[in-house]
Amino acid sequence: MWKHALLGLCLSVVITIPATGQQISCSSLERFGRATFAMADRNGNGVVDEAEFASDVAAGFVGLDSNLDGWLEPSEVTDVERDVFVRPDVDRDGHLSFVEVMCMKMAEFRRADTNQDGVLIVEEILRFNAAQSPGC
Ligand SMILES: [Ca+2]
Ligand SMILES: [Ca+2]
Ligand SMILES: [Ca+2]
Repeated sequence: MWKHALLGLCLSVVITIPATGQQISCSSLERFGRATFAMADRNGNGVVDEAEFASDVAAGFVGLDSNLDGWLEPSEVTDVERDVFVRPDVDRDGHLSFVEVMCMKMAEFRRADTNQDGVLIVEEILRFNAAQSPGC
């Protein structure tokens, strides 16, 4: 669970589309956002900077890459809907490389950083996650 949760902060789309295909509730989404934020904030200073975010993405990637070949295949992310999986697959080869995931997640970091101060506070994460999840 927490392997996926780690990537949850980064792969925010993952947490809105769990295995059941049902959207999780808004309150669960918020709890999840706070929990993943706390884990990503390694030095506990109340903000997640780019380095902390990148290491969270890297940890999440490694957690999902079960054969440790540096690529994510559909079989390794079974609880992710196909369209979610395809989205960051920029070269459409059906596999996600570490670079593809990292590029996408750093782009999300910048989108989530609404005040553009280079760090994310929990409210920015919650707002970003809610924006990905219709109805929240
Ligand atoms: Ca921090
Ligand atoms: Ca792999
Ligand atoms: Ca910010």
